[in-house]
Amino acid sequence: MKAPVITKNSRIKDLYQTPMGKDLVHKVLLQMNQKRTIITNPIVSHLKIKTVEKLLKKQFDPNFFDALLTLVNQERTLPSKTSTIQETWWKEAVFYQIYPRSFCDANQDGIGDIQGIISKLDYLQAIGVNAVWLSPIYDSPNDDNGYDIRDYYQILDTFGSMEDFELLLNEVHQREMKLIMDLVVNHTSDEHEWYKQAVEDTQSKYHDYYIFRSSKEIPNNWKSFFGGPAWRYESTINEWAMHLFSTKQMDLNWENNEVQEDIMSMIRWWLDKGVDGFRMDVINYLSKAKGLPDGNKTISDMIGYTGIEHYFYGPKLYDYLTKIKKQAFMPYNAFSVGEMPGIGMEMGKLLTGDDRHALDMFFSFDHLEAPGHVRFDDYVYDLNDLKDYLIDWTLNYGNHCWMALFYNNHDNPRFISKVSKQPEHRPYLSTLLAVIQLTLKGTPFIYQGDEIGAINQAFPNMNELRDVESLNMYQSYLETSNEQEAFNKVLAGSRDHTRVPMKWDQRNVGFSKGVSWIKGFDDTEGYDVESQMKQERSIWHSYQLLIELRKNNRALIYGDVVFYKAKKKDYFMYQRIDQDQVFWIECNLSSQPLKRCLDLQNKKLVYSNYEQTSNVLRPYEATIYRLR
Ligand code: ISL
Ligand code: CA
Repeated sequence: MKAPVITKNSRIKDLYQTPMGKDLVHKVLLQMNQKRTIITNPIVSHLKIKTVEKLLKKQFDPNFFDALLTLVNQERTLPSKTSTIQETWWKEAVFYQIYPRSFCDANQDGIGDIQGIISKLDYLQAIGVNAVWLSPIYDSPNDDNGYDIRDYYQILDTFGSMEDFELLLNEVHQREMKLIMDLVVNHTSDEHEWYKQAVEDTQSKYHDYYIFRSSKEIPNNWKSFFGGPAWRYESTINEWAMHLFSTKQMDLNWENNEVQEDIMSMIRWWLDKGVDGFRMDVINYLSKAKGLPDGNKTISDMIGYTGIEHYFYGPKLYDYLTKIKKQAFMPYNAFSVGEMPGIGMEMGKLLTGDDRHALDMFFSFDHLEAPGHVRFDDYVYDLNDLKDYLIDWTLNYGNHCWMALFYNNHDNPRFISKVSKQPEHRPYLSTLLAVIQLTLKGTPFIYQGDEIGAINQAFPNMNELRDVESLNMYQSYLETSNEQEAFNKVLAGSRDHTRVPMKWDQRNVGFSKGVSWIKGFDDTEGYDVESQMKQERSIWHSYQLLIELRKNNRALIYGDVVFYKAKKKDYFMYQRIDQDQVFWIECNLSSQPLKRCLDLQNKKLVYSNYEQTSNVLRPYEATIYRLR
């Protein structure tokens, strides 16, 4: 089924019926912190696009609506409606993301490594996770901590050798766990052999592996995510080269068949080794619009990134993804989860639906910030926004798609720190989030440190930060603010909060006895693995128990989800139900006591994050009851 072509004579409601239109409208409303009803009310939804264009002439860039229509009409396929859930291992798995630099350092040089990871596999097994995602461990000059790959076929020497990796994979499989690698193929390092040849000789076939332009002026107004323009000038050949990320992360030209072939063989090479799948870095950015047109000013003001409409869902993206799936993943039955910033639910259905043969799952990020906020804002996150997001996705994503459930990764500050910085809330908040993550429908991705309630770090100054994004942001904030203000701004959103060493013990020697490459600044007693494993009702033990519960009860994986009293503020209650089992999850999303609505009669308490049960829900209380 296809949606009709949208023209300026179409009405807002027609636009809203297309997958891209709906996602974009939702995105903009989210950004503006507006309710969806302002668009679905009959008056607005009947307006013709050209009328809206006239009304907004003053505020909007003249080409805004043309840009919008191009984007919307590019994908008119309508997502299929719900079917039955196809059961498979990755829907049942509990993933754990490892940031190798900061997980465990076996040779004591201050940097985490593969032997370190191997030494912690029993630990992972003890929590109960059964799939591991490794952030990049390939050879890299580490401008962006491994997301700038120099050689796809080598292991970074600081992390170990290929033998170490093979041992790791073997040890993972011995424990009946799965291992997925990070696949970074939107760009390579500028130190990759391909890029070196590309700038050395413009006649070389590798020149066309990247996106070069030989104009006098900068080719377009696109911005890099890490600050400055998305182009760097190569003076030896008088050409511009595109980089959407750092100046050392050069975008590959996916239009070139040989690039595709080379990447495909690389993927197969890793699958031949036995890896179980991939987390695909910014995989929705692969296809760039023909002619690389300038980014629209209004979109740039709204979204914050200039040019993004020309590559976040490029014209060939779906082709590339299905090709990778067919030629590389399918023969190995490999699993894929795409990281796709900017992709909303409807487009997500088109990219991950069972019937679409592109990706298995994807990471959506809309729940990580409250409506109206961006990562670098310092604000308090209201968990009612998380609840709204989860309800919306759970009810509307469909059985042919499957959600990834996560709060943290290596690209964001710690989620619980956004909600409350009060020390007394920490254990309850952590376990409340764990309950939600492990009892809703979707695959949980735990990020290292979640299981001990890790929080943001009190970095004292810029010298302690390492991330290229933080360092660049600091420089650009300095243009308009003083040092303290710039530092505070960086600190609110810095990715380094989640990149500090894993806190294995109170004395911080469990990660490394050497000087660690980045220092952690949270020494609150009791928030390390050693103490929590000893302590009976710790966050760690809650994770363990909840994972076990999920594993042993199919209703918590494949069962239906029924929400109750969804409109009741601060209150989150739902049922997981199948033919055999019924679970009730009842939570308080606030720091104030709240009345219970669940009738506890005939129900057996399975889990509570408070010691004694009570008739009121205490701050951030989360309980699971079972009927039958
Ligand atoms: O941090 C961001 C920029 O503001 C995010 O948009 C992030 O860069 C984006 O989610 C893409 O992330 C992935 O690709 C990047 C890498 O730096 C991140 O670590 C990775 O997860 C480039 O490879
Ligand atoms: Ca090391």
